Formats: sequence, structure tokens, C-alpha cells
Amino acid sequence: MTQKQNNSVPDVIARFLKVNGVEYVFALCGGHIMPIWMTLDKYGITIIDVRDERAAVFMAHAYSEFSGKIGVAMVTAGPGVTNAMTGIANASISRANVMIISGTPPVFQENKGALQDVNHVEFVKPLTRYCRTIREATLIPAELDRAIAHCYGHLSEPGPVYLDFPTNVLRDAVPDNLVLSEFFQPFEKTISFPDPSRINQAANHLFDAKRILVITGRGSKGCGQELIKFLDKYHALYLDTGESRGLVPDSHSSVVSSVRGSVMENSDLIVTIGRKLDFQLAFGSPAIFNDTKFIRISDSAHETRDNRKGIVEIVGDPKECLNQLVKCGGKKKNTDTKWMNDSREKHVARASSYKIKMSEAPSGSDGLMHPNRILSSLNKFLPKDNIVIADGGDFLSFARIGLDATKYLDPGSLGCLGIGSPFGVGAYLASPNSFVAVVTGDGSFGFSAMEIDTIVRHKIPILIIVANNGSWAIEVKDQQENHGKVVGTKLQFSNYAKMASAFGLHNERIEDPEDLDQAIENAVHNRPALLDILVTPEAVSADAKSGLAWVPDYQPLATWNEKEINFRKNIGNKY
Ligand SMILES: Cc1ncc(C[n+]2csc(CCOP(=O)(O)OP(=O)(O)O)c2C)c(N)n1
Ligand SMILES: [Mg+2]
Repeated sequence: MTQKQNNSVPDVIARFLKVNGVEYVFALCGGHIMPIWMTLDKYGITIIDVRDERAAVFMAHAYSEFSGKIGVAMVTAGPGVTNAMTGIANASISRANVMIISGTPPVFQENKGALQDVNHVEFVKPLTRYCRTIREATLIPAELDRAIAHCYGHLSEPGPVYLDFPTNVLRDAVPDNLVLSEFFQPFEKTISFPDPSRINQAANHLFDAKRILVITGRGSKGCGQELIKFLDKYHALYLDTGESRGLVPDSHSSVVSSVRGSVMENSDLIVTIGRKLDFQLAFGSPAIFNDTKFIRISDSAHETRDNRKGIVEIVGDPKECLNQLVKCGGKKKNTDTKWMNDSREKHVARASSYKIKMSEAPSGSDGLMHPNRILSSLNKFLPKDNIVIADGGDFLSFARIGLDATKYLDPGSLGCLGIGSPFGVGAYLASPNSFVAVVTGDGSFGFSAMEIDTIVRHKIPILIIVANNGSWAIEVKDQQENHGKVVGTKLQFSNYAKMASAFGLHNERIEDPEDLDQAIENAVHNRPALLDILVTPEAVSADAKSGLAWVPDYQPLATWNEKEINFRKNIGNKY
């Protein structure tokens, strides 16, 4: 006789997660979620118990990015949810597939001054694609199904979803005949096929264009092979962005990341694939892109019409769109091969001279090493299958450019400092065969520093490198350059190695660049490990030079801002 299925509410929730491939729930305990907490292990789901709810959501976010599955965070009522908000906001802006589960006081105590009672839905809603309190057990299977569909972008833009349950509901059960098996099948993402007439229109523009630039983002993950065929067929140059690093190898002749600015300004047709035209892409402004036309491709309509409309907008699975565009009959008419070759040559020359400069970067007047010395050493130890998580101000800017990351994640457009160690945990659990390195500024490390405890308890073998310049350095530079004094932006050269030692990580504090190689090698073999490396706060990163930190009026970078102002003057606008 088959055993009768337990349909208690926590069982139903746990079974739903299990069916959908959830292996880990990133969580911090509390009475309002305890019934679910105590049930997950029955279904082989491991709780990664953290030290702050914000970190739980960050971990779920990185887990989803590198696994392609949903990342689940579970937080308790009240302060558990308020603490999680930064992570939810970050997942929202990054369009990450995160599900957040919480509890609320029993319905009988609602609005009476109950413990940890605050109306979560009212403040979580604007940052989520679906957000509800489920007060009735019978509704749970359908609500879970609807939430996951939103999370994956089936019913809305992809992004975080939030469900909470009053604790009395968690102690209830779903009647057997309402636990319909259709709700307990793994969610299958729909492959949306593009409109053939739009594919033809796009192909015609692509055959005609002289200087094509392809820019990818979130929605193009997993399309590497199709993308390379597309670049070859249409003679296009290529820029990746942090959202989709690693799709095309640097050795491919289309890659021109070191001449980003000039190719953006000089192309005549830009193809965005699963990428918003956000601040990193100058909002697609004609002040920067001149009279470039856009073709916008994405499985999410939201990524086809933000800021600029395409001459063709194609909503469809990016892999399928690229496949069909590659199959289109016809020939390129006018490629500007000189532009392509010159751009590639400049990129190769710049990239290789930058690598040499990194390895020789001089110390500051304080005698402390340049942060690029760390990156140069670390590159020697990064295996091909690596994931780099970068966090910080100046240090993030150096790392984004200088590290040979195969896969990469950083705070994204929200600029959300503190993701470093938690993203490292999520990345490792999603991809346990990859070498995961977290490179972080000292200020940024501090936000989630307690997660080194989580890392040790759960034996997460990652390498954390703290570039310790005793300051929020990029902000110091803003103050020095634009305000003439330094206020509240200095930290101490605290001993993060000792902190790591207290929690049981392999650790070393390094001051001499000559010690870097050996220390990194030791750390690689003794993970989890933390290297606390003193660097000069005098080093000025590309982001500091570009004015990013001081937030110009129209554009994120000072040079783009100038162009935007000129452009607006020329068209007789207000400015
Ligand atoms: C949560 C959050 N708080 C504040 C900021 C503003 N901010 C951006 S960069 C930066 C300095 C980062 O310092 P650190 O991590 O030490 O890197 P460094 O610039 O020193 O290399 C700050 C405070 C932010 N982006 N996010
Ligand atoms: Mg710093």
C-alpha cells in the first residue's frame, strides 16, 4: 500500500519547491516560519542558515543567476522582511529569479499589536513581480504556481516574487482533493518563437548595415554558440556586459571591450539581446550613439523598448531569434571591414598593454601596493572554469576590467554594495565545480562580513580577497576633487585577517606585493580563505576618473554628460 501523502501546508510548500529543483533555501530562523523550516529536510532541501536576511536574498540571487533555477530565501516576519528589502531591491533591478517566503502573525492577531506585525506586502510590492499574503490553505498550490510563473518572467518581467503565510495557516493542511497534481510538475519555461516577418525585417537591416555592434545582457545567457554564429554571419562587433560575461571568448575577432566608448559612438546598427539600455549604455541616448539605429531582441518585452525603440523589436527566445537570423538567406552588402579590424586591433593592443601595466603598477606615496598588483597575481591562479564576484568602489572598477573572469557578477545597476561574500556562497552552491573568487573593497566587505561565519559552517570553499585601503576610497576622491575636504569617508586599516581567523577561515594579511603569488597559492589550496591585502587609497580607478561616483545630471559619466548637454543645446532644449 502506498503511503498517504502528507498535505500539511509546510509539506505542500516544501514539495512544490522540491519539484522545482530547489536544493537550498537561504534563510534565517524565526517562529513565524518555523513550520516550513522544520519540514524542508524531509524533502532533501538544505537550509543555508545565514547571519542577516539581506545576505539570504543575495545568496538566492547569485544561486539563481548561476543555476538557471529559482533561488529561494526564507525570512521571518517584521525585521526579517525589512532586512531582506535591499536584497529584494537588488534582485528586482537585476531581474533575478528569486522567491522570498515569510510568515506573518496569525490572522486572529492581525493589526492588534502582535509580535513582529507590520504589513509586509505594502512595502515589498513595488519591488516584486508578485506579492501576496496567503490567508487560506486551499489557495496555496495555485498561488505557488502563479508566483513561480512571475518569477521566471512568464506572466511579467522576470524578477523576485514574495509570499507570506500567517502562522496559523502554516499549521493548517490543504485538503487532499485540492492538492491537484498539475501544480506539482516542474515549471517549464515557454519558448516563445519570434514573429517571422520581424526576423526578415531585422535580417534586411543587418545585411545593409556597415558597422554592427551587438550588446548582450541578462536575457542572452546560454546563447553563446548561437551568438558566435550570428557575429560571424553578420560581421558584427561585440560588447558583453556584466550581466552576461563569458558568452564569447576574448579570442574571438568580434570582441572589442577595451574600445567600448568608440564602437558605441561609431556603429550604425546596434543589436541589444536581453539587455536594457540602462546607465551603463548611456540610456541609448542619441547624444552618445549619434544616429545609430537599434534592433532590440529579448524574451521579455521590457527589454525591447526601454529608453529607445528599435527599428525592429523582436520578442522571442533569444536563442531561437539568433538561430533564425543565422538561417536567413541573403548576403552582407557593405561591411566596414576597416572599422572592424581597426577596432579589434586597438582592443587587442590596449588589453595586452593594460595587462602589463597592471603587473607593474607602482605603489602609492604611502608605500602601499596598487590594487592592480592583486588582480595581476590572482589572474595567474584563476582556472578556466571560474566565477568572479566583484564588490566595492574603486576596487570593483579595477577588478571588472582587469580580472580574467569566465563568469562574473557584481552589484549591478543598483550599485548594491555588500553582495560580495553572499554572492560567493550562492555562486558556489549553484556551480560547485567552479572556482569562486570574491574580490571586494574593505568598505563593501564590512556590510556582509558576518557571512564568513556562514561560509565556514557550511564549508563553502571560496576565496575572498579584501583590498584594504582603509577608506571608502572612491568617495574620498569625489570629496577631494569636488568639495575640497574629506568628511566621514575614512575607515581604519582594520585587520580582516584576524577577523577571518576568529571564524576559522584560512587567512593572511599581506603588505608586500612580492608575497602575493605565494599567499594566493596557499589560499587557493586552503579554502575557504580570506586574504586581507593592504592597498594604497591613492590608486584612481576608471570609474573614479569617469566621474561615475559624483552622479552628473544627465549621464553617468562626465564625458557623456558633456555630450548630452551639448546635444540638448543644439536641439534648443531647456538646458
Ligand atoms: C549599500 C551602499 N551604500 C553606499 C554606496 C555608495 N558607495 C559606492 S562606492 C562606495 C565606496 C566603496 O568602498 P570600498 O568597498 O572600500 O571600495 P574602494 O572604493 O575603497 O575600493 C560607496 C560608499 C553604495 N553604492 N551602496
Ligand atoms: Mg576601500
